[in-house]
Amino acid sequence: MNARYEVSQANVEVEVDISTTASAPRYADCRESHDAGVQYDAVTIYPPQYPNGLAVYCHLDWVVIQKRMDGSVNFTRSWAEYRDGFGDLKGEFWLGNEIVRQLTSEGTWQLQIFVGGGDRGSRILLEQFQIAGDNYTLYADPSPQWPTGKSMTDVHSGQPFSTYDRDNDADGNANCAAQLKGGWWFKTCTGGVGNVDLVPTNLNGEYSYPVNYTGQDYRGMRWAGALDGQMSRSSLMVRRGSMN
Ligand SMILES: [Ca+2]
Repeated sequence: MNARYEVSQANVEVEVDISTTASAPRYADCRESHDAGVQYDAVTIYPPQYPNGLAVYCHLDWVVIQKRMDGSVNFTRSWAEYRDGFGDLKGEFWLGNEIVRQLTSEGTWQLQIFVGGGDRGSRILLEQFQIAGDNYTLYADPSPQWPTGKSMTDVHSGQPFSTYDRDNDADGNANCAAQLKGGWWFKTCTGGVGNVDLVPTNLNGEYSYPVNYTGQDYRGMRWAGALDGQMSRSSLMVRRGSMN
């Protein structure tokens, strides 16, 4: 009698789970989940390109495509890993170049970048953001609302993505991703001595690698011109829309 009772209890639990799942909301994007009260969480969204759902992390109404905060995930990865994504959506991760290409293939998108270290931080907004083509070329324009340095526009807009095993950078004599670590839209591998504005931006560089601008050793998380100290946090986020 006891065993039969437990089975019927289990059945009741299963039925409850099914009804809960059936009534779960389907969000098209992070804007819809945010409108429903989700602020910072992993969410399954259903954009037109992913009718079976896409697991993302929503920061308010933004889809986070890169996050670093504690060095727990290795960002020195292959082309295939950057293409498909890696890491932990609730921790550090790269969402995946192919996903971002698919998402930004329709409509107009903004890119928000946060970079920080210690108690300092900067936010940058870029308009007309898109990843396009087989080499995941970055396109972005500066925003009139939130001023940006030249890091992501003059230096990187129009650049294809590079990893240590696929050199698409503009330096014919060096492999910037192999030299600087991480995967990024590298153009050049080196900057001018003592000029932080010319240090190659690379938010996927080696975590906690010591700052050494004078020696032209640019491994590590770098943001050209924005922060001259050690960087320990970054995130890249996208959403549909434009302020222009
Ligand atoms: Ca090269």
